[in-house]
Amino acid sequence: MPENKGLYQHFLARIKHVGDKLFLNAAYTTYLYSDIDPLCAKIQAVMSGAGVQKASRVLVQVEKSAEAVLLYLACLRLGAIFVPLNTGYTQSEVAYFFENSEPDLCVCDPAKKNMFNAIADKKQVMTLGKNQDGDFWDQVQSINREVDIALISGNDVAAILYTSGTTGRSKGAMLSHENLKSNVEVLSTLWQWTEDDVLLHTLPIFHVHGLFVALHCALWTTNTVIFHEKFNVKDVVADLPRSTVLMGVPTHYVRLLDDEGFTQETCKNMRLFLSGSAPLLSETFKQFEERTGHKILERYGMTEAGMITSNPYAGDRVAGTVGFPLPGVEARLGNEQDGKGVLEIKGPNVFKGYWRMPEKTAEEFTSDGYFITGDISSMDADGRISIVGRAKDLIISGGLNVYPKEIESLIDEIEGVNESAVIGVPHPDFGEGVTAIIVLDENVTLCEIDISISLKDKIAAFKQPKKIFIVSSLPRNTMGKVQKNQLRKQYADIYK
Ligand code: MLC
Ligand code: AMP
Repeated sequence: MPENKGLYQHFLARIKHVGDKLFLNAAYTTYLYSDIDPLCAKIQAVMSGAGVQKASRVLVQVEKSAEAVLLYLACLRLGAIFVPLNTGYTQSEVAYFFENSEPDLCVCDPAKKNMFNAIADKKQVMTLGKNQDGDFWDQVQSINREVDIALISGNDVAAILYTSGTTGRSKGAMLSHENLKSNVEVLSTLWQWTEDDVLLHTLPIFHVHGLFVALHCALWTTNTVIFHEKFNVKDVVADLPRSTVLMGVPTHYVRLLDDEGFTQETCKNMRLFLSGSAPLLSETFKQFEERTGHKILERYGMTEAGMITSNPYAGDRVAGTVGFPLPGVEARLGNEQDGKGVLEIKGPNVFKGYWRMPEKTAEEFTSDGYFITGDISSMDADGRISIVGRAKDLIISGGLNVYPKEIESLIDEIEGVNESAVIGVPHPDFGEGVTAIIVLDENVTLCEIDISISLKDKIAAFKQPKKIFIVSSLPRNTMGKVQKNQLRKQYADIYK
């Protein structure tokens, strides 16, 4: 019998000795480590009954809940491919993900049942609410059948996470069980997790950061997780004194610093604050240290590769840098000029390619097999990396990626719009604010609100431009290309 290399099997081997230790402490319920396998076996049985098999896709758009975590673990147990979606995605966005991933089962929030029924065959749609409700959970509670853990190889795909591209539609990054396992194995050691750690979890669970980095580290080291529905400053301040680790995006740290109740005393039990998904300003790093005595540990990653680099746990955590490549990850600068180049990486964490898009996959790799991250970086003599720019036209707002091309295409489709440029400019809360600069056709009198209304049903709210400007022309270079750098300079102060 071949060895089971599934991530679930690895977790199981590590958690079985902790028995009744508290795993998830969530708003509506708690689960013990000993609850995980019996419950996942039931969830697996419900999914099997609904026609899900190994390698089937399970498309999930649910509010954050402990049961959603168990659903994810049950997919790993079954060998089904978990496809989580941002809860903010609109019907037209979800319809694309449905068509592209061809799931055997969709699990959605009860409030979105009609929307999913309009997209999928009703038989394929089940609901899971955040308060142990929905027909999916009803079935889990009533079923008395359990199913064996599927035999999985390290190369099998565990999850598909959609990531937009600078051109075209979103691409599904396929992450294998081995990709995920290699990352958590390294991170739990590097960040010195111990069984006594308590993770305060406030991130969404449809992205690498909240789903893989945070939850996997906790499961790997059998930690208790205080599980918040979302990031809310007051709730975080209330629960920090009984936590030891917090992972956040820079916006979370900016918001904590804005709260007078957030003090050194609040952090007395804390061992580690981690930041990533967007650049942490040196100013935030310094203010945080002054207020709490803690140096935030910044790391860098992306959907296609999980975590890639990290500042050291014991050594110097340097503001404005993302540290060193993780053990096992090779990193180099491509097309280096003046000490800067696009970071290219190779390692067991790098994904298996984009779902059913072999050409797009090939475009993102060098001929010798390095993945081209699109992040312009510099590397000092010791190998410490700083992200200094982006070769890709991307905006990161509050840790969420927004691809200007997608928004520009939708704006350009609006009757009366001649052309548009969408840019990110400094925003005190979100890091970058999505901003649209629009040129109308002659003699057209659309206003900013008309544009916002047209976009409302087409894209998630976090992608909506926070400000819209109607202008008579866009700056272009001699080749006719829109000069976004010039626009970014011109609009640099609009959110200050
Ligand atoms: C919410 N809104 C945003 C936004 N989040 N707008 C811009 N950017 C964002 N990130 C909008 C909503 O649509 C809404 O608009 C209004 O702000 C208030 O919504 P909210 O739900 O109350 O927002 P809030 O809870 O305050 O959320 C903000 C946030 C959240 C920063 C806490 O976005 C968040 O938790 N972000 C983390 C994202 C994350 O996990 N990224 C990891 C990606 S993985 P309106 O118009 O309706 O009022 C990755 C790899 C790696 O990148 O390296 O980790
Ligand atoms: P995503 O595709 O959502 O996973 O976003 C990945 C992108 O987020 C990376 O390519 C970087 O551009 C950015 N990113 C993640 N972590 C950091 C960081 N610590 N500093 C700067 N950018 C980051």
